[in-house]
Amino acid sequence: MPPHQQTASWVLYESDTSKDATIVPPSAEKRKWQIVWRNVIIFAALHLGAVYGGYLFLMKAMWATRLFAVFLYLCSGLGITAGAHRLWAHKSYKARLPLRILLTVFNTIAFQDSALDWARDHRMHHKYSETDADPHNATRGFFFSHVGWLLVRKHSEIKAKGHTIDMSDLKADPILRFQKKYYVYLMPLACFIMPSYVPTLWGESLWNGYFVCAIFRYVYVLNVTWLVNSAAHKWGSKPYDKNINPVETKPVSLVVLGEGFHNYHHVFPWDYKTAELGNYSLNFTKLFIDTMAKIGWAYDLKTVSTEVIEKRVKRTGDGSHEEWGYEEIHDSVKEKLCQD
Ligand code: ST9
Ligand code: ZN
Ligand code: ZN
Repeated sequence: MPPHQQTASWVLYESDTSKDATIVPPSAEKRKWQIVWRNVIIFAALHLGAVYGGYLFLMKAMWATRLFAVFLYLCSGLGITAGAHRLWAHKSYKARLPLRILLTVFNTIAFQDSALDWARDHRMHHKYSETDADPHNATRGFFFSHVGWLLVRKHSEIKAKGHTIDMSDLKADPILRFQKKYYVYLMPLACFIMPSYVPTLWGESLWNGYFVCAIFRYVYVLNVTWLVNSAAHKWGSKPYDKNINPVETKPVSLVVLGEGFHNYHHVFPWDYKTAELGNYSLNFTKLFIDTMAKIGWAYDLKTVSTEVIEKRVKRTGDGSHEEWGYEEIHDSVKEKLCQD
């Protein structure tokens, strides 16, 4: 690293201590848990099954079965990222009928409850972030924000403030209403039966198909999704706003198809890229939406201007921004030199 950059990081550290203290959301008050034992047992069994499925995936399954599991990971992942998250919860772009149908199918393979319910919880997560009205309030710790919130009854604040979320836009979509109405039939078919059966077409056993392409793939996608609520609210940098918990994390982004740039996403939730720098290797969802836009299935892609981002980085960022963070550091160096 060149010497001027080393000095720069030191100055950043020094100058940070002289700045106003960063405001971090307070930890939540103690609460009484109403554990839902049915969910505890189901999730424990699923995770045990997934460990066995992971073993079969690595050691026993046919190559075609392994590839199919990865294909299902990408499809069901897009059903969450490009569908439930960027299209339905945030409306960061618009989609024509064929794409809405495709994403609903992908979303059902992911089994994270109906897209209507997913989007309702997610809108609460953004509006009431890090409070008890946020379903996976990250101030309650890693475990709660990762999976614990699915093992207990929801906080009364969620139900009390739930009416402030307008869902009329999504309820007006007949495809989403259809998915919710028939979820109890569609979900087992898409998430478990189809993934178990298809590998038998190339000679795989139903047993391997079930544990590899249904159970292991499902639990894997669940856990990487949950990492956005847990790890991406905990460990990483905050180039856009240092006063909130969400962070930028490339390792998470790699496995969640581009959803790990969470500091940016909480500051600019309407950007269809959910990130500033569109590095395709870390943002497969952006590549997918761009491709859909090229064939005319996606349109009105929303993004944020460079000027708006730059202003925000300079006003509330933690100084780690690749471009304007360094400028801030250089200014601090200049200031320090002038004082000396
Ligand atoms: C799953 C979801 O895993 C994961 C979501 C993760 C989100 C991540 C976001 C990160 C950003 C995107 C990154 C994507 C990366 C993807 C990468 C992919 C490669 N507003 O829920 P109930 C009211 S699901 C307003 O039963 P309980 C409402 O009246 C896994 N009102 O509460 C409701 O009735 P209704 C599979 C609300 O009884 C009533 O309360 N699914 C709201 O306390 C009752 O609601 C499961 O395992 C709201 N937000 O039960 C199921 N919420 O619905 C797990 C509730 O009729 N869930 N109300 O209107 C459950 O079993 C239960 O929900 C419970 C709570 C036990 C957790
Ligand atoms: Zn978040
Ligand atoms: Zn979001």
